[in-house]
Formats: sequence, C-alpha cells, structure tokens
Amino acid sequence: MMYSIKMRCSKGGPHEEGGKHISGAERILREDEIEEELINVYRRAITHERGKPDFINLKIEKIDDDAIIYKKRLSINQHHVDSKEKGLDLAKELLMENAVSEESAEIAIQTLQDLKESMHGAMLIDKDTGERIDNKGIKGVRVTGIASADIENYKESLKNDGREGLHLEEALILASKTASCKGIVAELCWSDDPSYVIGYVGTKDNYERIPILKEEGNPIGGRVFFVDTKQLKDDYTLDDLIDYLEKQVVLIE
Ligand code: PML
Ligand code: MG
Repeated sequence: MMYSIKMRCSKGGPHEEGGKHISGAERILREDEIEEELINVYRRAITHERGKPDFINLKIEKIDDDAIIYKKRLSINQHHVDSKEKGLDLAKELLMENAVSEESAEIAIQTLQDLKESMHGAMLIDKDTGERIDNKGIKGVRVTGIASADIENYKESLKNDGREGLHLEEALILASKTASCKGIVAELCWSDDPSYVIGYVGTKDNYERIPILKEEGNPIGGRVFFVDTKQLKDDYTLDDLIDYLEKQVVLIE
C-alpha cells in the first residue's frame, strides 16, 4: 500500500487567502518510509530561500494500488548556453521542433517573462495560436500524484550521470508525467527560486535542460504546457486533460 504526502507552505497566510507561495513537495511512499520523509519535507518548508513560511499544509493520504499507473522517465539532453537570451532562443527553437508554432512559443516566453508573481502551477496554452485555454489564473494547473517508482535507484542513476539536486529530481518527474498526458506536445519551465536560473523544455521523449533561462535574483517562474486542441474531443475534453494532470497517480520508471 502506498501513501501520498503533500506539503505546501506560504508566507502571509494560506495560499487561498493570498499568502505568498514559498515551496511545495510531494512524495509517494510506502508506510515505513513516511516518518523519515516527513522530517525532510518539514525541513524543506522552513529552510527555503524564498523565505520562512507562517503557514504549512501537510496532507497524508492512502492510495489504492489499482489507482497507480506507470510511465517512462524522459531522457535528459544537457544544453550549453552562456546567456539568458541564448537560452530563450534555444527554448523557442526546441519548442518549434516539437509541434509548437513560432507565435505560440513567443507568446509563452513573453507571458512567463511578464508575470508579476510566480505561477503556482502551469498555464495551458494552445500550441498553434498561443491562446491561454485554462481559466485558472495565477493558480494554473497543478501537476500532482507523481513520484519516482524507485526513489533510491532514481537518485543513484542521476548521480551516475553526474547530475544531482532536488530541483532536477522533481522537475524531471513532473515533466515525465506531463509528457505522458494525451494532448500535451511540449512544456516550458523555469524556476521561481531566485538563484536558480536553469530551466527546460519538456518534449514527449526528452528533458531538454537549458542552463540559463532567467536573470539571477529573479524570484518569478512558472510553467507552460502546450496543448494540441485538435486532440480534445467529446470523449477527451480539456477537463479530462486537467484531471489527468491534477489527479492521476503516476509513478515514473
Ligand atoms: C523548479 O524547481 O522550480 C523548477 C526547476 C526547473 C529546472 C530544474 C533542473 O533541470 O535543474
Ligand atoms: Mg521553487
């Protein structure tokens, strides 16, 4: 039996009452792993560079085994650029190689850059027109229900590739679930952590990791998921797509 552990924390009250998001985390664990991980998650909440929270929400829920599906992990492609401008140009190019129109890629990049505060989740943008198709405002669509099928193995394999760190570990899992979602062709993300300037373009198969996508010190980040609206039909609607991202439990192998 597996359990989902979710933490979110904010400053100035709960998120839903206007508090500023500090950090969040999700784990899917066996019962015997919960106690130790709760301490890690709590530590993460109170030591985050975005500030000290005055609200921490911790949720522990049992998951039925038959509610879990398994999907593959994306392959990492490490890119090299020496400026934000080159990073953003590369992101645009990669998006266009993955079925996103030039217009939509440009609008997405501009929209993320123009944010006045960080997205809590992702915006859904039409891959052809660049139009936003969810109505969730700054909250966006939150991808939850994700974890690595074997956490220790996963960390070890990243380490063997010379890649470590919580940002990458978590982003790669999230991008892998997102890539498995019917109707999504690509993703663009950069972090809301001020000193963390690395971002990525997620495709159906790859995690295209780009070393600079924003200015050092910028505390605003977010995600865009590019949707092929032609794949949305009566029997697979936008609500179904959002439900998959927000609710389906997916373990990444
Ligand atoms: C985040 O944690 O806010 C997003 C991080 C994106 C890049 C992670 C990486 O590849 O290092
Ligand atoms: Mg963050």
